Amino acid sequence: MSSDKILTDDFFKSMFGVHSPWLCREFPSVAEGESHTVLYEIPSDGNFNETLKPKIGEDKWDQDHVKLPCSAHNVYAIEDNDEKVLKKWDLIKSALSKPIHNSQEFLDAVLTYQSGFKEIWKFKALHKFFNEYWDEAESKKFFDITLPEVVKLALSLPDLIKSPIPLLKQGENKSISFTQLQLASLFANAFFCTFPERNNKRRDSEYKTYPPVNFNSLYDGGGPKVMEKLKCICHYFGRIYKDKPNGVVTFSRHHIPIDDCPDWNSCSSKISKTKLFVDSDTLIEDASGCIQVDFANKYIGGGVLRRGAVQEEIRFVSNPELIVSLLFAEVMAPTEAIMIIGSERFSTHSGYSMTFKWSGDYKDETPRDSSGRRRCAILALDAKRFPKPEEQYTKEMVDRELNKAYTGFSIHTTKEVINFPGVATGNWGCGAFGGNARLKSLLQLIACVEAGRPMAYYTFGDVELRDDINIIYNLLIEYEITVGELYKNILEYCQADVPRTNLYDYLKEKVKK
Ligand code: AR6
Repeated sequence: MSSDKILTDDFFKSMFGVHSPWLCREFPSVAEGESHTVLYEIPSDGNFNETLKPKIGEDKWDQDHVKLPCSAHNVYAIEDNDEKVLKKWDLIKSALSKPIHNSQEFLDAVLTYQSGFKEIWKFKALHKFFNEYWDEAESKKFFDITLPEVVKLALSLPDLIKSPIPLLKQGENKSISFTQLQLASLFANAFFCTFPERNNKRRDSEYKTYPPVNFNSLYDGGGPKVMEKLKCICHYFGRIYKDKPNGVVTFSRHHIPIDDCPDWNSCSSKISKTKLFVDSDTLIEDASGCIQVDFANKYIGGGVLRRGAVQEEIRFVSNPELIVSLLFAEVMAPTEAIMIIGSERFSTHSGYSMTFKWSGDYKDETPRDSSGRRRCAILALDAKRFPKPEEQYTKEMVDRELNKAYTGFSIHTTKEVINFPGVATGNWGCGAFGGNARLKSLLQLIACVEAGRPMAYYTFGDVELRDDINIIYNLLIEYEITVGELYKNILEYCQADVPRTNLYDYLKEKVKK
């Protein structure tokens, strides 16, 4: 199946009986409420071409909100005089307002307001990137033209964000909507490492259950993956200062109490309820119109600000607005997922992991919904890591992965039998996390059936896996197998003393019996 085929309306019509999922129904539009914080004034005329005004609120400096670097509460005492406290933001403004011509001056500026790290931060990777790795002319252009604009963007934070950003904590069902410009300013602040207490994950830090968001670990990293990620980031800045994005992005945290997850044993829906499309060529990010799964870490973003460069990290540097989620998303619990609607893709890439490379600009033509968001939904789902593969074959682990997938796939579902958009996924948990793709594909299929969503599965070039999944799926349909029956058979397989290479052969035998 060629990749352009999946994008056409005719394709969706033939596969799922409807036109492109996004033409079917939108996700709920952005509306301020108890569980949805909107950081801008929603335009009453639906015109998203004008710059959206920030919502005015009261600065909060507490355990429920992001502590912004520009907050009046962000203060420091001058040496030898604890009585006299000064505003950190003034220090940041003065450090960043001086000309910065190279990476050493960048580090010096940062250390002015992050003085506790003077002996620790060296920004080796940043020096290497600008002095050796990147084209000399590009580096010069960056410091001469782009960086002063990034400084402006960072320092405009108090003008762009005027109401508090809630933390999306464990156990909450909450959303936050930002303008893309607000996200760009937050991103620029992370780039300049201005967020208080957000440098490293320290055991005694109040943010120990949040990912660090300042970029210092990236700058002190090393290797070609970090260099290529820096290209993506510089490219993003180069784009947005020239052409300010004016859309909206929503971040939603979804939690289901474990007792509200399905009793998988007794689920009577037939597998045939979910239409399945399997393809080996397409990448998840190209499955427009679907909910695109991010093979996440429980700390969203995983190694994006360190050395990681697999599916999640590549997605986050291609769509840098996703990185801002590290600022407010607490570590995910087993029945939680995070959905991001509306982020824009700015870069393309080639390769993967060690061979990952930024390969150029990406013009995102994804249409917007009625709330001004790109019609792109990315679902962060963290699989369980199995350093010893045998550990995934237990009831506890099968249930954990089923419940996690169901939590994500059931976001914004209605009571309708089939919900659109469908889920675009693939070998979730089967790369860095060591899971088995034949097992994970079936667990995700089961979760899709219960959530009532169609599923597109992308095997990342593995033609044999594509064909095997199609064969087993067709057999499950032919024999009218239910979710409960498939679940029981999978658990039997887990308990059986058989080699772990033949789940599908085992199931074929069982189903036929
Ligand atoms: N489209 C479709 N399939 C893909 C794509 C893509 N764009 N990229 C990779 N695959 P992995 P995990 C396939 O290892 O095992 C990160 O650090 C490919 O077969 O990224 O869930 C996170 O932050 C690949 O082997 O996901 C977590 O810490 C497989 O998907 C951790 O890795 C799994 O991709 C998650 O590891």
